[in-house]
Amino acid sequence: SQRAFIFDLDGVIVDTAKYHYLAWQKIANRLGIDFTHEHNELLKGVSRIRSLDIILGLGNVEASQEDKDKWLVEKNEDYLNYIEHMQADEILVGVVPVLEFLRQNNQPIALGSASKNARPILEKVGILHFFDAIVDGNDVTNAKPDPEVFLKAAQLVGMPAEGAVVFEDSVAGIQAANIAGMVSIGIGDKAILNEARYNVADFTEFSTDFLQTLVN
Ligand code: B16
Ligand code: MG
Repeated sequence: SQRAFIFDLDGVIVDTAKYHYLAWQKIANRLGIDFTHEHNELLKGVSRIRSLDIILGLGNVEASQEDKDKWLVEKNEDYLNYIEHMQADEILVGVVPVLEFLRQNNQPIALGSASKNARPILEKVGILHFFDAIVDGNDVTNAKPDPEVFLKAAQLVGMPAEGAVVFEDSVAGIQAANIAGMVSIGIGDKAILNEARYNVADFTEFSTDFLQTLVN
């Protein structure tokens, strides 16, 4: 049978967190805010606007809407320069074989990401063609853990939310999937993603038997 298979982007398909970090760091540095690698963890799965507010909060910096808008544009321009050079070798290990398996088994595949840059990233790394639907930061009003992004993704591929499979690396994303009645699969640290229905460290951990049970 068929069900929707929904992939998060950053931390699941590619590691763009490092580029977000470099771009945010420039803004933070300029404002005299200490923004460390640990702080960057707080931004995973979080929207661009919310990310800026978190960074400003770290430095107790208050800013006008005008300044914030300017920094958001600057951050994104910088980020776009980094992702410009992305290639297929930046796809995380094991992802492409799973996409191929799902394709061969006629399963609908969708993206469910908070990023407004999802489409160009999939294009750069050469896997846009696997996706039947893309729901990203341009299409949703409510951020994860609200299930909107995943509900829209299932709807776009014409599948029920119930039983859809979601691959996620963030706690909020796992919660969103669970609220939607979907099968949540945590990619990464099991201790952090302990609300997920299943956990793997990365996509190489999926056995063919497990994948087969999902598409039967
Ligand atoms: P953009 P995901 C998220 O992607 C990132 O994890 C998060 O750090 C970023 O702020 C957000 O996208 C927005 O990205 O500035 O490109 O719109 O994990 O939901 O795929
Ligand atoms: Mg993510």
